[in-house]
Amino acid sequence: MVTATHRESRVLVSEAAIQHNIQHALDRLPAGTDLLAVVKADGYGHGLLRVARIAAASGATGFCVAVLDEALALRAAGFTQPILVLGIVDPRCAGLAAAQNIALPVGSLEWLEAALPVLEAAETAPLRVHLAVDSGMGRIGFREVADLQNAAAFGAAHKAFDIEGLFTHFATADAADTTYFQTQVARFKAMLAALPTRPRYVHVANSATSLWHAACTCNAIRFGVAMYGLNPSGHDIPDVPYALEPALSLVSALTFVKRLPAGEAVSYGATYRAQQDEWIGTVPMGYADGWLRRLQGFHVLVDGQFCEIVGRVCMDQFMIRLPKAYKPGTPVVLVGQSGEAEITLQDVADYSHTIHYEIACALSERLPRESVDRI
Ligand code: PMH
Repeated sequence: MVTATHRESRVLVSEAAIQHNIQHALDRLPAGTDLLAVVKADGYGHGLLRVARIAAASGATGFCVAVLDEALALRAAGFTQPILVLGIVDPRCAGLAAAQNIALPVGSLEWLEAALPVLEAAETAPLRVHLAVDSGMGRIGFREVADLQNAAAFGAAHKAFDIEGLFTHFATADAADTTYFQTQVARFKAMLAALPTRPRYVHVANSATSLWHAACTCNAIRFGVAMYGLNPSGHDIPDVPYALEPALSLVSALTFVKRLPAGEAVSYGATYRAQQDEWIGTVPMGYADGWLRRLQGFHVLVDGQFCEIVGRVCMDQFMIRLPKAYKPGTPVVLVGQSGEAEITLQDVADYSHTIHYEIACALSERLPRESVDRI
């Protein structure tokens, strides 16, 4: 998709906010614990390379991504820190990963067996491998001790592999009820104890775990959503050990303003009709930018005032009801502050019946990302 720089709609990223969130997370970690910045999905919509740079400058010692291509993009940009891919990669790509010093997760002996000839043919340095334990997330990883032990033995027996990590992922670290979390912890501990040697990296913590289960940091945390200043639990656990500073704002500007006579309709389906003569402004952002169609009826900020989104959100534009005539070019805040008023990603998510992660990741490549306070 083409990034539209000749349009006012933009994602603004506060580098200082990301730095603040990382600094506070680091302050709570025991010395020697690594903070791996989770920068997958274009840095949760904030920009992969931008966030990686800020994170590294703020004390992150490595990165986690979802797919091999994101890791390759980091390497191509010159990042030399450890990188772990979190999702299973085709074993045919093992040589490529090893050549670029990218660590991959492994959840089965079969994967190691399939990757072995690829690595031997590639003649690279050993592939760094993190054994994934499925302690209850039900997504990827070893569920049985014997399977984990067999894979670990296979990995240790072949020079093509460097088993440098063991990890798991929690399904409910962001929930007030910790019962299931504790079940997962117990299962992971049993798996760790079954290994003959403890790998260099043992990691279980996402943001929620780092915030509310600090005892479970092992020796690295995978710090994602809280780095971007968002509470992983949404509303469920409002108490956080340090103030999370949201890094993202979403801004635009009116492109068109008109007086709409009472009874006239707005947008597809003519679902909205002016109750009286109204000032209607057009905002150049739509569902192709990730501003969801179901945000009809929600609001944005103009001049510190909440303005309702009227009529259906189109692919590239939507309309709002203005309290008075504003000129084209007037700033519009979709996420962030305007005067005393604020709209958060959480507000957008609540209205859309989803989570802030999804709203942030949905912001499309068409929106330019800009830093507001480069560190
Ligand atoms: N580790 C793994 C394996 C993950 O999948 C994620 C996030 C993180 C760490 C970071 O989590 P945080 O952002 O809550 O800190 N993964 C996802 C996901 O798959 N869907 O939403 C978040």
